[in-house]
Amino acid sequence: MFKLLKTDEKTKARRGELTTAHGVVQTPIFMPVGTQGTVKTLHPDDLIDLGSQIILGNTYHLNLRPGLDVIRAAQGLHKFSSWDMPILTDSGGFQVWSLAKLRKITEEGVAFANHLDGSKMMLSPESSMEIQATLGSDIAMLFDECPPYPCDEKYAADSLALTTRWAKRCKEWHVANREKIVPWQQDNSLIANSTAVNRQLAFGIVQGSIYADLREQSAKELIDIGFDGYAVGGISVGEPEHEMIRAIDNAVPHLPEDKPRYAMGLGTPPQMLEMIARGVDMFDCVMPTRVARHGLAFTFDGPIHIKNKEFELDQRPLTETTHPSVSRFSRSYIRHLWRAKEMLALRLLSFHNLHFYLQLMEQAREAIEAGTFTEFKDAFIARYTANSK
Ligand code: PRF
Repeated sequence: MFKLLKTDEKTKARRGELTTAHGVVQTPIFMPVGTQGTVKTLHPDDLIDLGSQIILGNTYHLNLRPGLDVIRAAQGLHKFSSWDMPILTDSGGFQVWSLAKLRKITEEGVAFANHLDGSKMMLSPESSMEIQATLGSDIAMLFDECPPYPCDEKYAADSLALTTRWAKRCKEWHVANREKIVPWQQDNSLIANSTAVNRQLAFGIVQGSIYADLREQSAKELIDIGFDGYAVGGISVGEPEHEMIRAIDNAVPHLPEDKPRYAMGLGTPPQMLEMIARGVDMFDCVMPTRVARHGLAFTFDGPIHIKNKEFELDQRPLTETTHPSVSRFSRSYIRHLWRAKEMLALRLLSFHNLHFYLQLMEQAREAIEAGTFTEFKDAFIARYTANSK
């Protein structure tokens, strides 16, 4: 299911291959976020054009709207959204914390008022896994509690104990149901590829806030339960960057070498390279598409605001190596589209930013293969941060 192709000699960076029911994913990888079953502003053909190998979907949002009856009628999220490559679904745990109101957490799960119409709902380890199975994602995440930052050690320890108990329930539900609940995966002709995995994979999520001993305990408890891959959660929730990196350092060394590792919900290009150097294989983040909709474009010299006057007459493309669909337009033209509030501006910036992120991962993979990852990382970060204050 996960094949380690090469490990870097100077860092812990890894080059790997993750096989899912809808195809193989080359790692390290960035996963564009399609919360509502669409990566905002982009057509699925755009995503393929960009080289996206796997995208994210969301249990919390898709369960609320359109709801499982609609997904069932379409025989799963792949067919519903016309995306026949891998999909990872987040469990809803994090979104309940960030979006829902009037949350009440019990042993059973989380009761909340949803953010759309305020009606009362419940998510539990079992219901989250059932929703993810109905969506038919290739990778399901366990249902966790993501503690806030800052958070005292007692809260973090109690929260972690609950996440571990929930992890056991997620695994039990998954093992009991994974072969029977997604019939459209089992007889899917896409699985004709003999190397494909004929079931949904399930990933654990290491929690434990900023506490090293809790991160270690969490990793060990999840490994005892046994998952197909392991994520680090509870980071990029408002803590300073050094705490985020430390959380990775406190978790990753306790995770098995032969399973994929996923840092959830981050980050900037330099942060992702630092985490690859620490042995992380997978990333997702709304940042490239969200900041695009605020006029920001990633460049090798750091992000730029396309609305700025300095780009008024700038005939250069956003970057030297952006995708041909974007490089045919000048910064001057995209600035004009932005100021005129034209939709093409949002589309071009989203397309460009995802290209930047996916290209960064491709370059990281090539550098790991060539044995030059440290040089690549240091040169990228030096140029990217040279102009920052
Ligand atoms: N848990 C889950 N999803 C997440 C997170 C988490 O801790 C984060 C935190 N960065 C992002 N997405 N289930």
